[in-house]
Amino acid sequence: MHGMSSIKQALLTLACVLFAAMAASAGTRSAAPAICPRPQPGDIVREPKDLRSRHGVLKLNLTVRDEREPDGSIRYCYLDAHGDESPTLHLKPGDLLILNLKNDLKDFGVSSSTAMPPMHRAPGKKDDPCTSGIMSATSTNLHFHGLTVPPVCHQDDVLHTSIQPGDPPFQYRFHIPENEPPGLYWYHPHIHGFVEAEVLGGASGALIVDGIERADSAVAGLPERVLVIRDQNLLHPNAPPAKWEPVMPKMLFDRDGDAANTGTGFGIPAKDLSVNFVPVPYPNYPPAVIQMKPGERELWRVLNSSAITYLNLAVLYNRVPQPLGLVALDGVPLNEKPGIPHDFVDSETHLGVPPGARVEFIVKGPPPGVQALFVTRTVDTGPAGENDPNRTLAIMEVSNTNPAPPLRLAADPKPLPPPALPWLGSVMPVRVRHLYFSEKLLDPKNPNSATEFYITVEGQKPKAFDPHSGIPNVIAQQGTVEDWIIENRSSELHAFHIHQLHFMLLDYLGMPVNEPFLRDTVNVPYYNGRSFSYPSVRLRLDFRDPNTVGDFVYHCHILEHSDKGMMGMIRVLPARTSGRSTKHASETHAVNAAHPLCGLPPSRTGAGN
Ligand SMILES: [Cu+2]
Repeated sequence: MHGMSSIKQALLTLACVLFAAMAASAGTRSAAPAICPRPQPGDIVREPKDLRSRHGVLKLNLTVRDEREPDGSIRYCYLDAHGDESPTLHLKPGDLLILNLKNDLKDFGVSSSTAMPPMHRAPGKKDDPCTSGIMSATSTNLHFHGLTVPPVCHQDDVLHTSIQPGDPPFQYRFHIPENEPPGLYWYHPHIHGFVEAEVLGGASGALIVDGIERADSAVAGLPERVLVIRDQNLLHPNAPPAKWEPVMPKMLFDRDGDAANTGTGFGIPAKDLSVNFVPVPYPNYPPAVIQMKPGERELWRVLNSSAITYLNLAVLYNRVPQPLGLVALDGVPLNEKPGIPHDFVDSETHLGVPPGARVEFIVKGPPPGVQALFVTRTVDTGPAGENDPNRTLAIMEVSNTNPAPPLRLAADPKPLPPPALPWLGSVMPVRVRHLYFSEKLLDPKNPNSATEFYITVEGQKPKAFDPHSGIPNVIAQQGTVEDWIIENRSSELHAFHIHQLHFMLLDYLGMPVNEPFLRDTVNVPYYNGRSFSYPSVRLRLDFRDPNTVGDFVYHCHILEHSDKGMMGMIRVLPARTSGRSTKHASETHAVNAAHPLCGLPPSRTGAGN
């Protein structure tokens, strides 16, 4: 009896121990931290961590990692030394950035979007990351979008630089130019054929050239809030639309296999969006939460780091669009042109933002008791475009006890010196080039065959970009400026972007706009199949800065288009020591000085046609 009881006791104890061990192991499993942890729908929007330069230097270690999610899509993240994701890098003009990038990517079988086979490292071979140009799902590098830094290894080269897993940390090291306009820039990988997958998975972060309050005194003393809007694969791709939506025709797909533009503002979106990684998924779009103080003015610095999604941002109080005090586009203050007031603010009620572009604007917090929403309105991307419907991004919740954003701009800034170079709009271009966006079904008889995407210099043969050709499509000369007319011969929007420099938008759809500010990304409207001419933009490109010397790329910033070939290479040769120099010609384009923003403002008020 006694023996039996002790055996029972022993068995019981053993069972308890086993159970505890199993529970502990299950607990460990479920508590295993995600490699790239992300907030949940409806969460509060937190600022990315700010890393600021000290004594003129910002030094950091960044690791790029990836993981497979339950739905099979791949998540990517940049982690700093403390495990914080996608930190915002703050530097002043002249500061030195030292960024050690470690590649910890694992191969989850992501395939290249290009027709070209991926190029892997030969077994056992160590390639030079500066020259290998390896294109594989586990290769990485960095592009610093918008900065005028040289296109050379360890600075901002994306044509040859390729870092592999197992390589020692690769050092990016460059100075922010003294004349870089203060504003919002960003970093992301740029391995041809894999950019869409990595950016869609979250590989992006903000870089701020500090001092915007020195350029525009209207923002002095304001709290600043960085909002990075990314797109991602749908969390609920098979869900029916929300009950409040009108019934849409059956979903169709565009040439990239994304949900096709319904032209209605409703229907399944091509991608979900997130705000500082807080997802706002289809079909109900539960808003993220932005906490503000009632009535407080803030500078919102918004980056569209979506892979393919156009934004059309607005702030609604009780459904009424609010004025947004725009102060900068694509990292450049709107008063970059001499003569524009030092406290210039352009009031807009909605802001079109193509993928890759940035907008910086003043928002006044709502009074208590008002329903305040940050939304993106629909964008008509064209018959061949993907669906970008109306959606709420965030709800603005106000309370006097809400914390202010962690950073505040200087209240009493020293004004920036005026630009050393003449205004771009008053410099005579040395030539005019014509380029065009187009698309081609690889089998014209089969509408379901793959599509190739091109950007072609007029007179050349349309050809998907070959990163290994080494042959430039365009050769330009440092010290000059050029006008480029870019047509869209396809029936969907494209977003023209060029590395290393900013440009001025002279004409939009054939109408002079002579914008008194600069951009690095611009929407090009789609062809409707009926007009006598193709829609176009005319840009003035600035090759005056010596940092533009070298080989670099221009492309559509819809990344599935650039991955599939919509990219070209430019070679900027060093300036001639003698010969032609740029001339001043303020008469070449009458600048709309009295009403600097009264021309058609394509990206601010409408990303579409
Ligand atoms: Cu495109």
